[in-house]
Amino acid sequence: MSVAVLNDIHGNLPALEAVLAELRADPPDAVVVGGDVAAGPQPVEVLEALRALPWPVHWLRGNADRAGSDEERVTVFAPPERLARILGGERLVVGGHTHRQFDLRAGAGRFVNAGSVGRPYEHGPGAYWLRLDPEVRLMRTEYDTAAATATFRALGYPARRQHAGAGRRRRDRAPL
Ligand SMILES: [Mn+2]
Repeated sequence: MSVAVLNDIHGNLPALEAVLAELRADPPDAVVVGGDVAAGPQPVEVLEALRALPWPVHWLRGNADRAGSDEERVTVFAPPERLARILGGERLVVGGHTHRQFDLRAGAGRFVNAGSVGRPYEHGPGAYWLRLDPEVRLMRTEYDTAAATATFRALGYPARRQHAGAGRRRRDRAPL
């Protein structure tokens, strides 16, 4: 069983297309779309691309898919006892939301964040996602982020709001 986890696409079609090209070359059995799909410059195109996928797609709703946020925030600074509570005895939990890829362990449990396909807060450009094969593989797919930013500007989308994996640095905040 191979599962691709695509989180926080944020309407970034070029980033999504780059990841889908990788998936077509090495098809998964299923795709999990972990929320925050459309809030960004190309929401309709991103939704159409995901709905056309030939693999089973499992959808989760993210905080940006509705007004307000009631999501628990888990960062690399989460203390082990809090992580253990979140894991609730599960061996592996895959998260998203913070737009940062990471891999944390708490006892026998493990919490990995798939990162963000379309709006990563990472040091390097690209689309961040993960595969479960069933081993966890943290993935980064490079694409032409300058061309993507030009596309978003042409669409009238404020470039400041769309990072296109352009290496925006943002320190994780302490857990709330
Ligand atoms: Mn998001």
